[in-house]
Amino acid sequence: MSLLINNSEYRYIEIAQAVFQEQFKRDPKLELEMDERRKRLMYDDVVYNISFLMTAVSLKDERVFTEYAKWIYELLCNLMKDLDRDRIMEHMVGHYQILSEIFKKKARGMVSEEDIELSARYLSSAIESTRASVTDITLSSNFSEGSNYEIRKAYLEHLLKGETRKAQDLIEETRKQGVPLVEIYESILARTMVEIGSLWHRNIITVEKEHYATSVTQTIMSSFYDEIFASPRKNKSLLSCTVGTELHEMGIRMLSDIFEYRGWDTYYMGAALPREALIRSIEEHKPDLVALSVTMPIYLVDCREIVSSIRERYPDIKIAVGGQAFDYTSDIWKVWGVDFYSEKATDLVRLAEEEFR
Ligand code: B12
Repeated sequence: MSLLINNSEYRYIEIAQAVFQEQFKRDPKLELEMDERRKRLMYDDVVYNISFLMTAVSLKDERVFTEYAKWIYELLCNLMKDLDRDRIMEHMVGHYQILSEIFKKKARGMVSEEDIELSARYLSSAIESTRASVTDITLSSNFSEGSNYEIRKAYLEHLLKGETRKAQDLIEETRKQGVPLVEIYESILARTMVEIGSLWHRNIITVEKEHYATSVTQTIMSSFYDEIFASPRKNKSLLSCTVGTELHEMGIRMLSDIFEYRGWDTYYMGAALPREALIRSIEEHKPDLVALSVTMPIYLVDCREIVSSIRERYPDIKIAVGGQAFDYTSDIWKVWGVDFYSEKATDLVRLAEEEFR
């Protein structure tokens, strides 16, 4: 695994190095279990873990870190099949303990005393949730639940087999048979992509399959554009993007397409739009609603800051936030003063249409 990290966390590199070395000192078995490649990835993970810890601390939301601890534990179990779940739990618990000790010593002066205390608390909750995860193996996804399962399954199979044409034909045929476009987006394409992510997390498919599935799905979405842009106008506008260096943009693109289809004029700005560029775009387009999307919890802090910048400059513009990152928080959006949050794109359309009736 090689996970991208939040650039802002480079100042914690010294702590990461100390933690990494201390792990090998305290646990001699590690030398035998880790070849050079694994060592490199393990180091990346230490940096990534610190990045998540600091995100949780900055948001003062313990859940961001405990949910992450469960996710990374499962990922490692799937990647290191030669080690059993107990042994990986030992790795992670040892890692969190060492991180807690080193953080207390080295982070003084970098972060406040309150944050050092919070880190210690969150790390000990992560230890508990990792220990509990050893026997919690009910991870099966809900892919087969709900409507359109047969189509979703066939679409997934085409993606996994690299059958681009068949995947496109299947969706085209589904639309011809009268399945509403919004249902195709949310119940077939989006849910299949979530399943693709789960297959990657379980180490069943590679990252290149994930990239391929993304590109096929995006091409299929573009094939609906004639229909999407032909709908009668409502004289309302939406500006949307992802925040931080968040690359996951398909969700917010779906949301923007659904608004466009419902007659809004949309300015979809794609992934990772810098904050100043976003402000300039708002100035230029004067949208009625700005929608910000976050998938990876490490970008929640960027989102919070962007919300307050927009609020400061444009108190009358409505702001919506959403995306999977919020599933791993304790409803953090409630304290950010946003106008809307919803899990699904269609729910935001409904809320916005009520607001701007
Ligand atoms: C495709 C994909 C990628 C693509 C993204 C390409 C692109 N152009 O978007 C690429 C390959 C770049 C990628 C990279 C990474 N990914 Co990725 N990726 C995915 C995957 C498989 C699908 C994402 C997707 O499109 N889903 C479908 C859309 C439609 O769903 P959605 O985003 O949730 O959007 C819906 C709602 O949330 C809502 N919504 C979204 N935004 C908003 C905004 C508002 C205002 C509202 C109201 C609603 C709303 O509306 C949408 C429609 O209902 C997910 C799996 C998953 N669970 O989704 C993993 C996943 C998100 N990735 C993951 C990871 C770890 C990574 C990488 C770190 C490593 C990797 N796998 O390569 C990097 C990080 C990149 C970065 N810095 O951002 C993890 C994240 C885990 C976590 N919680 O931290 C996931 C969950 C996989 C997993 N199961 O572990 N990824």
